[in-house]
Amino acid sequence: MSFGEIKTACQVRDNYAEVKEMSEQMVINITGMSCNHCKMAVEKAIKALAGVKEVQVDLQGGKATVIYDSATIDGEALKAVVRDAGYEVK
Ligand SMILES: [Cu+2]
Repeated sequence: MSFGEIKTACQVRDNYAEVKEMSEQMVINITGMSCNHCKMAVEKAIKALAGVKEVQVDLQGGKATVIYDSATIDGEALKAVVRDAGYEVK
């Protein structure tokens, strides 16, 4: 990792810290994920949405934890994209 890359990473982290207070966390219960590919597909679908800051998909637990900016996107849109990817959301 070059010096430039380290600097960029720090700036990203600083920006994240600033906006973190406005972030909301949501846990989406998902059924139908059976393997790592499903996990990646759900992760990718959610991450592609504007306003999503962080996604963690728990394959065994059947859930996704999403940190998002509630001013940019709402929880229903997060669920909708998971459904569009082919999985069931409770
Ligand atoms: Cu799969």
